[in-house]
Amino acid sequence: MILRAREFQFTFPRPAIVMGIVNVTPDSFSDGGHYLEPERAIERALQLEREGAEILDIGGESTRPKSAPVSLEEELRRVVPVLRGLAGRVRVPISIDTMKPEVAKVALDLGASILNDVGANREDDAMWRLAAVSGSAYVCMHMRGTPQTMQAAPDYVDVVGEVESFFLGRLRRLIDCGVLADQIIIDPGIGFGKTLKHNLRLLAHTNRFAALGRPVLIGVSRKSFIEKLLHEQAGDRLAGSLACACWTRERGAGLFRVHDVAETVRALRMTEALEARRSG
Ligand code: HH2
Repeated sequence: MILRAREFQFTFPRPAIVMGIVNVTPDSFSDGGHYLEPERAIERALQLEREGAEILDIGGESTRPKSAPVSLEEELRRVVPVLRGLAGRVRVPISIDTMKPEVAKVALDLGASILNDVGANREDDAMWRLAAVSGSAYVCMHMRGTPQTMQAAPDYVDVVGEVESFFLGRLRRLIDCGVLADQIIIDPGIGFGKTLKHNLRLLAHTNRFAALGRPVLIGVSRKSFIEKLLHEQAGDRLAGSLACACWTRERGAGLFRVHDVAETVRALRMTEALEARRSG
């Protein structure tokens, strides 16, 4: 299986790819306010690359439950200086975490290679056409509703089946828009319109998503469902995050969006060494 992201290409099976998070926001649930100044965000991105991130994910809008939407102007004001500052300074692909096609377009012009779209449940196809025209990779993430409404009363009859059907439908629509299968990454959207039970079920059935034939991205890093289970505060959720990463790695996930890059890389390499010894 191949993943194409403009001039970058990853061939699977391969060691899991760690995507380092840089939130250029005042209100992200874990690192909000830490990297609002462009210099600090750039330094953070360079540090995550040194720690082993193979993708850097830059975002200018928090999507935590009930977060306030950010205007186009404000989101651009946050991410553009960081994208400019990183251009030519990193060897790894840059991903833009945005729901706005206008932001995605500017980011592509500044060298981004991946569109990380938590709003893939919308009907409008502008974002998909951008992926088609640019040849960028496209992260198709499942969300119920919007960040403002998603945690109101999440309800599914069969959460794994419903997320799987969402991916099948979106894969068809993406291909209809001219996106190649090789450009697509799927992500069950942990915490996006899901209860603790839903999140655990989705993670437990990672193999079902991996069976769809596209790389699976998992974003559990420091999320609140870990606290619900383990009663830890944000920033203290590393052990729970690593357990989820290793367990889902074992069941076919190929990319991990994380805050704690160095620790996650080490935990994944250990998991992969064990997996490799299973058969010889
Ligand atoms: N989670 C968050 C943001 N973007 N993208 C993908 N593909 N998958 C995810 O699970 C995902 C995501 C939320 O986490 P974070 O960026 O740390 O927080 P916030 O939205 O508050 O900025």
